[in-house]
Amino acid sequence: MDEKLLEHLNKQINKEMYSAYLYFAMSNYFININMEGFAKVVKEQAKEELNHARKIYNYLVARNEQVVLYAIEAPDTNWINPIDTIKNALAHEQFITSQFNELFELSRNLKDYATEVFLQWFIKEQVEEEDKFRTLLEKMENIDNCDCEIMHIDRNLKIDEEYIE
Ligand code: OFO
Repeated sequence: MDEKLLEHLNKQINKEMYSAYLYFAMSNYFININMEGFAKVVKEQAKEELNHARKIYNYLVARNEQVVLYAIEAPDTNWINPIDTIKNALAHEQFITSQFNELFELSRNLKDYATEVFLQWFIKEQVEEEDKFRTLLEKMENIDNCDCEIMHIDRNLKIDEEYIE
């Protein structure tokens, strides 16, 4: 594999691990303000991020390439309210989408077709992840940050079986 592409894929493992850290931190934020529904959603997201890191790791091993594990940065946790937190989640996913798009373009330019096909899963996944946080954010913004309504959304998320503990 091309060295630059390998380096970027290794860095993407780190970004997925950072994403898991970010969502665990968000889960902890929501637990601390007694919003267990939101906490469950972002904790489930953290689990997905660990799986994304694992997928890239497995791919590099299958290609007989060297995995490099970089240090994971601590997330900035100064969220001011639930809306701010979910906005941050959406912005983060938009950033991750841009990273996968760059990786895809690089593998295409390098004619690394196996990596191009491998990355298609992530590109589709990012559409779902952005949609999940955008939909949640729109629901929250529609009620104008009223605490009681946000609590209502939280209760619904808590019983939503889509998100498993
Ligand atoms: Fe959020 O999808 Fe991985 O990073």
